[in-house]
Amino acid sequence: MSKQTKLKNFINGEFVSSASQFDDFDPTTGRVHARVHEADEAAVDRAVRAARAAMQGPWGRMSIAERSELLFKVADRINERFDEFLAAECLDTGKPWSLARHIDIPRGAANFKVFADIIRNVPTECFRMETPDGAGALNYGVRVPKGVIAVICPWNLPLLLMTWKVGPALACGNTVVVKPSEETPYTATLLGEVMNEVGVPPGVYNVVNGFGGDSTGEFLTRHPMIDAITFTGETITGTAIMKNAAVGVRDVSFELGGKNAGVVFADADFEAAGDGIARSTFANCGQVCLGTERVYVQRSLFDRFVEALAVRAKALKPGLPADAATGIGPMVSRQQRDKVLGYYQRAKALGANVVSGGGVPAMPDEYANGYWIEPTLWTGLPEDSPIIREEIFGPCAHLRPFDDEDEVIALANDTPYGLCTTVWTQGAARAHRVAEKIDVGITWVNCWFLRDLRTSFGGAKHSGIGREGGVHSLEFYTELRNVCLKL
Ligand code: NAD
Ligand code: 6OD
Repeated sequence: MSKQTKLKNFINGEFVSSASQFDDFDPTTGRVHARVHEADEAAVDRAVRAARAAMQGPWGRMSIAERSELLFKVADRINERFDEFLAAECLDTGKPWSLARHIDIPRGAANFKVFADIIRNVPTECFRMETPDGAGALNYGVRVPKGVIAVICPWNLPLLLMTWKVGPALACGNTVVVKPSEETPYTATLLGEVMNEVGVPPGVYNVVNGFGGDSTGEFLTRHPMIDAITFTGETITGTAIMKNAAVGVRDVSFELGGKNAGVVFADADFEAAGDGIARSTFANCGQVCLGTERVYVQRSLFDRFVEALAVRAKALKPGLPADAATGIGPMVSRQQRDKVLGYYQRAKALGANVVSGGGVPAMPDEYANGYWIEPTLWTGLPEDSPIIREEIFGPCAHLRPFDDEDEVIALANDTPYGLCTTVWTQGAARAHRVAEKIDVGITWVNCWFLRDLRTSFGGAKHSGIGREGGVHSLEFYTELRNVCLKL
């Protein structure tokens, strides 16, 4: 094992060892590829204090122009070290290079540029008011950083989702303590190196590795010097974090689970809808919060569409990240794979018609212990089935026919979640009507995961609290002060 594969905590600009370590697995083989140094409560405390000190030090005194200049350098350096980030991300997650090359790593860099740009250009509000003496007063808003932000991340898009928080947090002048997922700590470590290389002051970006409840994640979220918590992960974890956030009335930004519906109307471009739904169901081996696990297809199209989607599912070749022919990688962990396989077994037991997949693909001996799983489609289950109610977070979906617009809107909305939907129709008026009525934070029409980073991102109902993206991120990462100046 090389030196590089010892992943340490990054505290106050230094890589710090700890006595307790845990394994980081390669999902393609199930073998350990790195040892991760776990942050105990004392290490978390040091990281939070370093972040606090940096706020009071050079970072806190830096102008917006200087800060954003540094963040542009962070982005440039990620791009210069693109291949290292790519290899690290794919080693941790098992995802195809073709995916990470176009999404994860470029977005990891873009997340710094976009917010460095926004912070330089965002206007401030100003209201002139009348006063009884006729002189008037000026009210104007001033945005100040919130302080030390705890950033708790999931494993599915590790660099992308972490920098989606770290980028705006730093642009706004905060400092951060990041807890990457225990499954995927590699790129957070590399980012520590980048921060040092471009001269971000020590303590501005810190990383503490470890687990969640009663461990590193919880030590961080209940630390009294944390000013706000941003979290992406499961809804149930969000509930636990919120309890800790309540102590000291700390603000939270939550991107949580989903059970997203895909809706295909009879007037859709058939091939485009087939490709779009296949991508939204199977991309990243189904481990995308925005993924489609419930597909509703207008009845006249239903049988043909099910068949077309099954053809696409069966064509996805499981394989290694670096292989250009790979259509689908493994799942991130054995635990996650077993959870999804549990749903595959339940679906069968509940009487689902298994249209494709449903098991584990045969792999060559060297990869037989990897966390492989077949892309899977079902029909025939009732809407109250756990397969349709619960977030599975795997490469699978259930398809059901519908007859009219009102029916499908009711079906799509019949879930506690409300993250996103993807609607396929060539009728512009229908697209507007449906988008207004489906209770989610994001609706894609004739596309999926098409991202403009200036737009709002987040979920309704149990899928989240608050919005990230563009100026919406500033709402969370700054405190807005009003100054009233009597003239
Ligand atoms: P998870 O909730 O299990 O873990 C996320 C992070 O929280 C990890 O770093 C974990 O160690 C930490 N954690 C767990 N318990 C904690 C606690 N009590 N206190 C503090 N930290 C704790 O989620 P996951 O399995 O890593 O990711 C998959 C989930 O994330 C899915 O539900 C998916 O929908 C959701 N997700 C949502 C979005 C979104 O934008 N809405 C994006 C990606 C993933
Ligand atoms: O693209 C993004 O900004 C984003 N937050 C994507 C989330 C994907 C969830 O798995």
